[in-house]
Amino acid sequence: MGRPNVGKSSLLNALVGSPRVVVSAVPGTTRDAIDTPFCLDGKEYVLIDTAGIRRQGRVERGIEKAGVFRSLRAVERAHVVVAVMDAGEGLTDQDLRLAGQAVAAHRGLVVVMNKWDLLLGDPEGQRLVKEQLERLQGVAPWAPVLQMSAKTGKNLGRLLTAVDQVYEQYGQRLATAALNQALGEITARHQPPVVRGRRLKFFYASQVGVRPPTVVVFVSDPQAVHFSYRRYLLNELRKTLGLSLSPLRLHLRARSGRRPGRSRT
Ligand SMILES: Nc1nc2c(ncn2[C@@H]2O[C@H](COP(=O)(O)OP(=O)(O)OP(=O)(O)O)[C@@H](O)[C@H]2O)c(=O)[nH]1
Ligand SMILES: [Mg+2]
Repeated sequence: MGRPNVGKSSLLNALVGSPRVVVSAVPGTTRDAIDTPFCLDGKEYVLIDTAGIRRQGRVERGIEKAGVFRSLRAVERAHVVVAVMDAGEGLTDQDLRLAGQAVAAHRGLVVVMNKWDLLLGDPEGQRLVKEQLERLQGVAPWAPVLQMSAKTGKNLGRLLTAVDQVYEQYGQRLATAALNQALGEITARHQPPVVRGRRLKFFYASQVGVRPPTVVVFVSDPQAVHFSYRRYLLNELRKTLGLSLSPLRLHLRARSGRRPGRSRT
């Protein structure tokens, strides 16, 4: 997915090695999401080329709007979204917004800064774009970022490798013991703040889904878990459990502690 004219169709053609989809210098060339089955090293993929998505206020009704709708549907159908950007233009707010949509849809994400060839011999331009890319840390710190050129083939071979790695973690099943050990260590290392005179208690965690890995944590008072503590917990769990390249979904559920008067068991 990406803005119009960033080179999504060019990348697909370069990957497949033949001109399957239409490429042109005119933005808005691709009008529909097109599925292309593709096999590499015995692994099967379906690559979905999508229509470029402009800033919301600029999208015209009719064909363009329908294309945008199908692009967003394609994001929901995908396991891994490749967010394509244009190094000649740098990272834009719309690029960040689109990456955010893949995150909101709980998809795996690989970021491609395409047209890197335009920055050859321009170290200042390269430095600037790399600096801009740091803004992605706030949106999807787990997404690998590749500098690429559909035109010269630079790093093209690394794209599906990155997709494979993301996909593997995206479908990861976590061992319950390791999950709970991680939860114990993380909440001990940095304790949640005391709320209304009571310290939050984290009881146990259990994985309830994959793609992405989804974990329920039972806690004494889910409402009292501050946003920043939740983010701390998420980031640390990802790091500890080998999910450096995948989002993790976290649900906090209430579980009351022992009732007063009951003996300790
Ligand atoms: N210099 C350079 N140009 C590129 C690269 N990749 C694509 N282009 C050019 O960028 C223009 C747009 O390419 P497309 O592949 O049609 O872009 P798209 O993202 O599919 O565009 P829409 O379908 O309109 O959303 C074409 O003129 C391509 O030749 C690249 O890596 N380097
Ligand atoms: Mg296209």
